Amino acid sequence: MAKAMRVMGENLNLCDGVVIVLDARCPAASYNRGIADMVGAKSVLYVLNKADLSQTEGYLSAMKEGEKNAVAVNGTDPRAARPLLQAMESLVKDRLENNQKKGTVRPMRFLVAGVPNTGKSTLINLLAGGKKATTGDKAGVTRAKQWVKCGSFELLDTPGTMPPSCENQVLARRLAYVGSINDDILALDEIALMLLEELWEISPQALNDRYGIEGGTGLEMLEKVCIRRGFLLRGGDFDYERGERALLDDFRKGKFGRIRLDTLDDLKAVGLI
Ligand SMILES: Nc1nc2c(ncn2[C@@H]2O[C@H](COP(=O)(O)OP(=O)(O)OP(=O)(O)O)[C@@H](O)[C@H]2O)c(=O)[nH]1
Ligand SMILES: [Mg+2]
Repeated sequence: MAKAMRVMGENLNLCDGVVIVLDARCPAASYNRGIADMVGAKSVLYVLNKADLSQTEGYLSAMKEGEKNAVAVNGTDPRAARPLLQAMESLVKDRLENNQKKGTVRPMRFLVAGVPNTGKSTLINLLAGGKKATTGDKAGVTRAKQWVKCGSFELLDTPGTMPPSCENQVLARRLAYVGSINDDILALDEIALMLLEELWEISPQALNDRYGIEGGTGLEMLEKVCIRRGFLLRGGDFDYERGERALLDDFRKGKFGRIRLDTLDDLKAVGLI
């Protein structure tokens, strides 16, 4: 992680703009202030990716009000390429014009950064029009930096970097829900129970529809998941672990509809708005 930050620092000077990719379900939780600090005065475009799994209007309008360049996209949809390219072009418009005046012709370079699994490589492939960067549904797929040519742009794909400290436990847990923290190092049971409790607050109907959940403690809700899915052990005990994995899997695939985990206060607390 420290190495990933160092590589970014070293390459920042080569870049005309920075694209910070956030998870549209939890932009605050997936915002690494360490990157923002490092970026300094460079122009930044915030991309709320995975917008198909969230409701981004409130986030976007608050960010734009705060004079942040922000765009929401579904990186897996080819139609996202155009708005994304337009936002990137307008980010480096002045530089492009200056270069043109001076008669220098060179591609605009962008550093693409963000916490693991937010879709950085997916967005780069979208713009490059082909599979140039490796992608995957878990944290830590991109291992080393890689320059990718995308039309008149050059994009630097970087490995995901975690916020330097996860002092905010609520936000840290949300990163786990969305798969930005490697599942191998997670306390799966705690994460699943907390996710059930949060989802019950945000969208009880979705939990009711999918698992017949009608409230209760996190554990009671998890037992409903196990019953609905038939995850029972010999002797009638619940197979909690399978229930936990199924729940996380369902959530990550958007089976509960569009979920906004972060509140605008969360965005304010991390300085995004
Ligand atoms: N539903 C949905 N899934 C997406 C979107 N963008 C990317 N994904 C999926 O999210 C997963 C992670 O995408 P990657 O592009 O590998 O993410 P990354 O930020 O490069 O991840 P690291 O290299 O691990 O830091 C993949 O399974 C993608 O298919 C999106 O807009 N919507
Ligand atoms: Mg990647």
